[in-house]
Amino acid sequence: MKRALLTYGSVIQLQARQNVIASRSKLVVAVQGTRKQHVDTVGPKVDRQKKSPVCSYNEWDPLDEVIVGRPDNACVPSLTPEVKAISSPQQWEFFRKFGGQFFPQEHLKKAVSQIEEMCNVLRHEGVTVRRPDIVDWSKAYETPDFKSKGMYAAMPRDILIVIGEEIIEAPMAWRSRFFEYRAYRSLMKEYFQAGAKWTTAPKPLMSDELYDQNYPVESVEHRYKLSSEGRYVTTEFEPCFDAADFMRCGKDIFAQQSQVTNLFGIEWMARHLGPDYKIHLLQFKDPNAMHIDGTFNVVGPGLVIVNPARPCLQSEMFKKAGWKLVEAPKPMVPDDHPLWMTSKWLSMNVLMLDEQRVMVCKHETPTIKMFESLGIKAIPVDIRFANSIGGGFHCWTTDVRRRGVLESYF
Ligand code: DAV
Repeated sequence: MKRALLTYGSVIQLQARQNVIASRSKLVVAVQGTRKQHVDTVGPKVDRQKKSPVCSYNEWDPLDEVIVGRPDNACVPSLTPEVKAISSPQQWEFFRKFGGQFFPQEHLKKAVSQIEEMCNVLRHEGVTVRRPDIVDWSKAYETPDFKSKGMYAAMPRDILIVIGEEIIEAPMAWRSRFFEYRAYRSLMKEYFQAGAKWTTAPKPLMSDELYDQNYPVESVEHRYKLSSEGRYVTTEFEPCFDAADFMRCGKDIFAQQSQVTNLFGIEWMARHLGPDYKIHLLQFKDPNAMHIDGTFNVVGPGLVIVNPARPCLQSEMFKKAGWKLVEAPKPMVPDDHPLWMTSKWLSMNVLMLDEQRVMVCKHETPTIKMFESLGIKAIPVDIRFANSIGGGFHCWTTDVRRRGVLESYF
């Protein structure tokens, strides 16, 4: 893997290859030794002429279908190096005490009912809502390289990304999330059988080599310094990424290296997507970088909500392109509200239903006002208890189908 390919602000784009096989081409298989024959399918019968049920190119085209995560059976991850790297030392006591157990039950119950309500609002707005399977995340598992328990299927954004008619399962970087894909397999099979392209990125070993065991986590200043040098807890041992470190804007996709996404993983994505897409590598001043959607949230063509506490080091290139960068207002979450794996900046982690409608936290009045000043109607919903386990509206969802086509906005 050549690091030189990936410099900040650089575009990763591949040359067209001649041997790319069109996704809808017929399969050629050898039959009875010498004879070659065209067959329409080798698996379940699929009507390849039908429109794929999976299709989305950006974060704001009119939303038709969405997967909403489940808080059910969510478990607290153990305090491993990768968990330490995104949390503050004050939070470690919680992980030490509850690691491997369910999140506090009363809290989860409230999260379940808030997410049910969010689903109802989405349906009311005309969106089809799909849910992952219910899984017991407290089951222990062991691979040849490590032992762990699971975490949850609450944040589909972290694991699934739709690019065009393809849905990609991210490899993930946390051991507690290794088997998270299992909750989505019923949906994936259904989408595939209805014509979607379905890909699983290479599964990492997640052996000790993937994690810098000595990653300094105590001092925030030290983390700032390391992240500015491109050093995170995940090493370049093998590709890893969470899907939420990518932000889709048609032919341009913005990505950040983070505590869960390494350059090897971004390179995999760039090479996988091929010459139709450009991946722009962005860098932010953020000591706990994990998922780009609480830092740099593109909410329309040329319109980005940016986090004033995590400046983008490449913001000039957006200004030059005529994009509008709007600073997110200060979040309103009270200090005593638990946020176990995230920051208050979930306030800007919104979901666009189309260019004119945004799902936003009911209590975030300054954020609602900001959207209204941009001519965007706020659909206020309260998921504060659901926020506690690590995500806002964007994290809690993966848009499966939006009505739009592949365009260039940058
Ligand atoms: O604080 O940036 C981002 C979303 C985490 N899944 C933050 C939260």
